[in-house]
Amino acid sequence: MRPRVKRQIMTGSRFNGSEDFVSNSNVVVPNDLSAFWMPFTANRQFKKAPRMFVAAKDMHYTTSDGRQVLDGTAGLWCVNAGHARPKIVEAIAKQAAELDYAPAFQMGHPKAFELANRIVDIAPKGLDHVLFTNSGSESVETALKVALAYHRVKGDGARSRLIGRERGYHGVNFGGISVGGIVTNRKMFGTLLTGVDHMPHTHNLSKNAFSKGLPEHGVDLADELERIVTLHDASTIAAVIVEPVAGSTGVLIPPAGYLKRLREITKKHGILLIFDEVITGFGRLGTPFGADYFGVTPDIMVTAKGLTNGVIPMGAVLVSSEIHDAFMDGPEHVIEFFHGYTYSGNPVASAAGLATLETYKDEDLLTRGAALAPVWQDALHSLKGEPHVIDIRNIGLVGAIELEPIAGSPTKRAFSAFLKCFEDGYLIRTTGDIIAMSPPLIISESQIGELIDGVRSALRSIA
Ligand code: PXG
Repeated sequence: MRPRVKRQIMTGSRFNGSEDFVSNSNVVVPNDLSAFWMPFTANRQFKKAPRMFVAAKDMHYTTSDGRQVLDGTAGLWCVNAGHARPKIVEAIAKQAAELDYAPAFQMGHPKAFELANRIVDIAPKGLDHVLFTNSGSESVETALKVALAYHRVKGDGARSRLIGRERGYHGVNFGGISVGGIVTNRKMFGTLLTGVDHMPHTHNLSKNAFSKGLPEHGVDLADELERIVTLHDASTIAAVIVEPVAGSTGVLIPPAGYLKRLREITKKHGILLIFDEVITGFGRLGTPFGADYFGVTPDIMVTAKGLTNGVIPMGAVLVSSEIHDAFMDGPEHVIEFFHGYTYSGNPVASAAGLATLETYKDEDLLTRGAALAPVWQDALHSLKGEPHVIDIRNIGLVGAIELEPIAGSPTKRAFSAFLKCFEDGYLIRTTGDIIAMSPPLIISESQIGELIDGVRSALRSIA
């Protein structure tokens, strides 16, 4: 047996003792952190000085040493209704006791159908059918496969190319990293999908720094799609996938008019437009979906995260009737689309999704961000002139603060800000040298002020 590596646990206020599990204010914390290879985490750094949450309620987390941390990121952009909301908690418990699992293939259960209907009710008009998944990454793969198969069932199988965008994030599976545009997420993993091309990203600090809302310059970047179409010919292109607002790579907000132009170009050439709304979905921009914010309806919409408030993993891919109906052909006993997951529409996830959508409705959370956006914008932009700040950008309840990197040590400055904020009781996210924030949509105006002041104080104290 492999000898278990015992981590020297932290002494002092955080953790005490040296057993396998240590207790602090009735909270049990594991002592050996080596087995869990953590995702997208600096594992060695984390395990030397762990940051553990042990509870959460509404806008706050509780750390293992009993501190309250204001959630400036809705977990990872998913806890849109805030933490431990009673309706959701109750629905999950009840569903697990009543019907814990039902086979997803060739069998059904009512709540999956009900949830699909409720999603369609709030979705942009024309997106009338839902495929369920368990994550944003799976939703992306599902969307890309639907797009390819759609052209094929229509007898247009030569349309096999997929077009993404630089600095796009579409999850971590092979399709998603292929159309995605983040070099660190791609370079280790071989040749990826073939037949993929990328549009340029839209981030332009020299022209658009400190934009409030949509940047003014850069609509013409959408015309790069025309260049790509000219290069490959439209008849070889299946779909274009973009995030309405690129979240993971540091909140890159599309220039005014850009998404409308992408829609025009894709439509003109018979190319499907896929919006990856894993972050922009469910109220993040102050509208139910990014498509509503921009007045642009895609052919396929990818969602996850806020669908279940982050509580139970679930994603949903919405498609137009035109796409769905193209598959409903041939003998009726034959499976129409060879794709799906053991947990597609899982009963407990469906119950969580229904309770989440009810909570959004009860509290008007899918549009609350619009009312708060001006307060959020003013608070964020009050950080202009603070140390290291080279850009601030915002849309809905999303904000980013870009910092001047430390020469020779990119990412270090923003990470120091993250650590300092955590120490002071604020949870933010960083990507590169960009601080990104996306609080739960229940945040109060005074909590916005508190969060921004927390960031201000961190910026003033770091090198
Ligand atoms: N598409 C988009 C646009 C996303 O933002 C995914 C797909 C993948 O979802 P899953 O559920 O497979 O992780 C995402 C995920 C961050 C951060 O802090 C962003 C994501 C995940 C974790 C952290 O920027 N986005």
